[in-house]
Amino acid sequence: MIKTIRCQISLNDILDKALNGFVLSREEVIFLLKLSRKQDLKELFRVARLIREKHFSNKIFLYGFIYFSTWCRNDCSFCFYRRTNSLPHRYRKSPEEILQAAVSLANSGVHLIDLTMGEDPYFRDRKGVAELAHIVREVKRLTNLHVMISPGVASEKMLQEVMKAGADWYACYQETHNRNLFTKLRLSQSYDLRYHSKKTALELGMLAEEGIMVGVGESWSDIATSLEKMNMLGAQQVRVMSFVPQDGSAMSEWPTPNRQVELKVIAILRLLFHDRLIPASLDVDGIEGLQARLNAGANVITSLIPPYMGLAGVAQSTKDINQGARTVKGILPVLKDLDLKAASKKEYKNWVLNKRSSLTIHCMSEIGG
Ligand code: SAM
Ligand code: MD0
Ligand code: SF4
Repeated sequence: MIKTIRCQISLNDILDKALNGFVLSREEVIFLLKLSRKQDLKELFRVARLIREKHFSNKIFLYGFIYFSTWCRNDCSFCFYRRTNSLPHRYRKSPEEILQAAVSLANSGVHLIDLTMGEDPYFRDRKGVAELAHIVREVKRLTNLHVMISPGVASEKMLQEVMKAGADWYACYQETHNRNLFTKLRLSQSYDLRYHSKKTALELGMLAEEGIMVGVGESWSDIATSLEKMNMLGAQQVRVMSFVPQDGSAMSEWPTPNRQVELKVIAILRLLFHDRLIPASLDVDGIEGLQARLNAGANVITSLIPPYMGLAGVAQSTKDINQGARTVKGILPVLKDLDLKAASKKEYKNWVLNKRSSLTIHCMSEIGG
């Protein structure tokens, strides 16, 4: 009689494999996603932190966030700023206001300025793109920091212009890599256009950030697919955010998910992508949510916003902003409690330069070969 030996997946084996740099199978990723026992989660997060420590020591990067235009031509079903919502305060900050916010963030000690907008038509024509490039150039000149732009889907021309002006990063989150679900979330938008704009940015020599949302109707298998697609894309920063229901949006009655899923995905991202940047966003649960996200293996704190400048968050449009908790000063005690430290400007600069130069070498060898 032939005995079939069913290979039991064990948590310890998977964690050992990840720690030693082996690629995890889809089955193993789904096994990790389904974990729910307290002891198992503790072990998953411990290993994620070990891997983070191996690559980043106890240093954390800090990103300042400037949502400079809340106007948007799109109607994403999950978003507060969707075109058809009459509730948000719509603003478009002037270049002077943006520079003032950037300088204030720089003085507070952030490592990067993330310039984010709704898909505001004003910044999408030739004149608008030139203005955006001017803003990027001035932010760089005045702060001497790295710049990320998050303008939604970007044309090659826009990417070229902002890169020429000095932008290092392009962020654009697919939210899901299930095309069916994508069409329910990002109504009337092209999955391919969104995905390809990240590829274009990488081909041009920019760094890219990819991301997903959880709690929007995805399955474990969808999340596993997203992780595979992130790997294929080769983005240098990868994120997950829990869905936060928004008044006036199509998904206002949806529940917000238990944060365990987001934390598991952060840890699995770390297991799969040892040396990539993984955000702990203050835009989901504010300062109270920071410790758990860092404990799950994140190494960048994002969505630091200067108070009293009339600047909004995205998933949490006002939470903790004017209380000053989404600031470097606000997060330092959390870092201290966890034996973590803000990285120096030089450490972040070196990381970016290193990644960008390997990108250039990679592009050149592709052109050559
Ligand atoms: N408008 C641009 C775009 O959509 O790419 C730039 C803004 S983008 C950085 C806003 C991101 O915040 C979305 O891609 C999504 O991942 C996240 N987000 C927006 N609304 C959210 C919500 N209700 N809950 C959780 N995350 C949300
Ligand atoms: C954040 N609110 O980091 C910001 C935003 C855009 N690049 C980032 C979603 O959470
Ligand atoms: Fe607009 Fe971005 Fe909100 Fe979608 S997620 S409605 S593109 S601001």
